[in-house]
Amino acid sequence: MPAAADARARQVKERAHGLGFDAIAIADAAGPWGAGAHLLEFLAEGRHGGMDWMAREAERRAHPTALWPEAKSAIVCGLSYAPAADPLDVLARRARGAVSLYAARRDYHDALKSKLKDLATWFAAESGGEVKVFVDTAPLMEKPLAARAGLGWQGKHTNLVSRTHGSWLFLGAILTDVEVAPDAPETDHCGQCRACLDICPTNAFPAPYQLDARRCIAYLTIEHKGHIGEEFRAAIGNRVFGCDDCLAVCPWNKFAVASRDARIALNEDLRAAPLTDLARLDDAAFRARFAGTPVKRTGRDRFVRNVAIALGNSGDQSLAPVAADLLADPSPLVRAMAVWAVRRLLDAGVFARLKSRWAVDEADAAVRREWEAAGP
Ligand code: B12
Repeated sequence: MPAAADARARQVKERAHGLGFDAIAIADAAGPWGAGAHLLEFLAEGRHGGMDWMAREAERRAHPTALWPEAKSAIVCGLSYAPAADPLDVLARRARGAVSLYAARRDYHDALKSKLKDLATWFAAESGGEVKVFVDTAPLMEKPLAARAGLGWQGKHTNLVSRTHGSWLFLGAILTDVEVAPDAPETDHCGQCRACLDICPTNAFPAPYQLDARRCIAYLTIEHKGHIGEEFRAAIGNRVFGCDDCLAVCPWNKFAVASRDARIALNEDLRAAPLTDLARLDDAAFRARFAGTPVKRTGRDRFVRNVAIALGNSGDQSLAPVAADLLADPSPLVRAMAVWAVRRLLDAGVFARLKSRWAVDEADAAVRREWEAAGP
């Protein structure tokens, strides 16, 4: 490796730490890897569910050089979002909607991207090379790239695990056409542990190191646009946006400390708001509440669909009127889950009265099926 590439690696790491990144490492972006073939297997099995964009861009996604043929090195950075308390405590507060840790804060893309842009601008000026910045949304496989850089390894839950930051790193990358001395990839330290596989409420791991997104609560509550299958509803509990279970039980988290970047500080109000408040959000109130956070991604209807499921799982009869109000919701997605929720919360007699009032006028076939399936 030329001395200039070594010097660049040293300098870019110093600069990245100065900018407040919690982790940084360099990968060779051009060499062959197995991740692309695994992506194709994942897609061939249909494990991406309704995330059609993954299949549409499969070829470009399969390798960094398919996205940018000139790419030589990847500068991969991480920001920690390690929680101060047990992130699973929120699951016991069943009258509240649990928003997953990554989302109960200002959108990490903004903070990560602005730091990466600073780093990339500096690097381009220093090296005279071209740079491209990526956080999450581009067709670049960030986890295998981070693993190749040695930031950590892909754990059995498929996310990157770091010896110093556990499972709590947000990832971003800069590709460059300049050679930067790569770090050695990290080896797998999962050992015999299967905590992440065993805790998954919906059995979303067909095998260690593989995820079937169609069963993952993060996919179901965030990406899935339609009705949520009956088999998953009870398991969703009070999770209204994303899921942290597989990450939260990772033993490597004990070393993790949250980033000092105030822009991504956890917002407790977003993390576990009362279901009664969340169920009453109309479109404008939803947008106002979740502006600038990842939660806005679902839009109001999908989010309140999830809230209706959480109401049904609350075990709290006093919430039945809140669920019953959603029977008149303009969105069939919400009405369908409201039927399921009231059936779970009310005894058969009261449910039958609600059904006779609402089911007859129901125009949507899927909602009518929910009424039928819920009983007399
Ligand atoms: C699509 C996506 C999702 C999907 C699918 C997740 C998945 N595991 O693929 C859904 C919506 C479910 C999701 C959920 C979450 N996500 Co997400 N997601 C992505 C995204 C955009 C692409 C991931 C991807 O390429 N998947 C395709 C599969 C094939 O890739 P892979 O998981 O790396 O698969 C590897 C292995 O599992 C194995 N493999 C996979 N399938 C198969 C099949 C066979 C047969 C074999 C042999 C091997 C094999 O080989 C692959 C290559 O090494 C990335 C951002 C990015 N651009 O990379 C963020 C990203 C992975 N997500 C992230 C986060 C934080 C989450 C959540 C924690 C959010 C939450 N709290 O709800 C959950 C975690 C769920 C989980 N256990 O994965 C972070 C992860 C950070 C980290 N430390 O790893 C990323 C990197 C975003 C970021 N920039 O920080 N996500």
